[in-house]
Amino acid sequence: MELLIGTRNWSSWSLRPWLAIKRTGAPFTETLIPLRQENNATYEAIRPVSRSGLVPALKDGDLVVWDSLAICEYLAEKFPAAKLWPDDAIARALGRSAAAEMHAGFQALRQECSMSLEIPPHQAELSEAALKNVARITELWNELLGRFGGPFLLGDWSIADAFYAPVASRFRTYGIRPVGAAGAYVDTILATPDFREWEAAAKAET
Ligand SMILES: N[C@@H](CCC(=O)N[C@@H](CS)C(=O)NCC(=O)O)C(=O)O
Repeated sequence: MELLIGTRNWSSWSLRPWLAIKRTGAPFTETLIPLRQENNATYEAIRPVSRSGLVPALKDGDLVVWDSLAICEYLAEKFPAAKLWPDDAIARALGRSAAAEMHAGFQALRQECSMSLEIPPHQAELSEAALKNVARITELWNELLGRFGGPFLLGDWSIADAFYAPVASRFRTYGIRPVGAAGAYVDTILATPDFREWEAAAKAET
């Protein structure tokens, strides 16, 4: 398998399936396409692999799967032993709801607090809309952590955590400390060996 990713410092959508594929333990190669190139060069570089013109994309033989959520679901089906989703149908449904809410929403937070691993932590001024996103994410995390007992959203690590890992990173960068168990959850996510490996590779980027 080959995972096409964008600049690690910025590509929150690439980080998510990268975390999932790492959890499978399966061998894969990474191809990095630098984001924010001039003259549409990023789009042109991605298009031969993924017609969407966006990263991430996963090549598995002749198959190309694109979009972070679709890639994670493909990996969950291909590697059932990795338990990227829990066996319990209710936990799985709640995890999928949480991942889908992230995938489709939180526009203000995404716009104002882009994932930028290279920026040192600082206190950011957020709009009312972004603060509303933070409040909703905090509520959701605290609900799931309370229900499943942590340390991850559904108890054990799952795709839901892959979807919120870039949010944890944004919270650290922009000085957002969610109340309750959600605060410790940020630390848990950022301390996982796989996240730290991505972060170290991002730091090494020019
Ligand atoms: N819905 C897509 C969003 C993918 C996306 O927006 N990717 C960004 C990078 S994080 C991209 O490829 N941007 C192209 C560019 O910057 O030219 C997904 O979940 O994979």
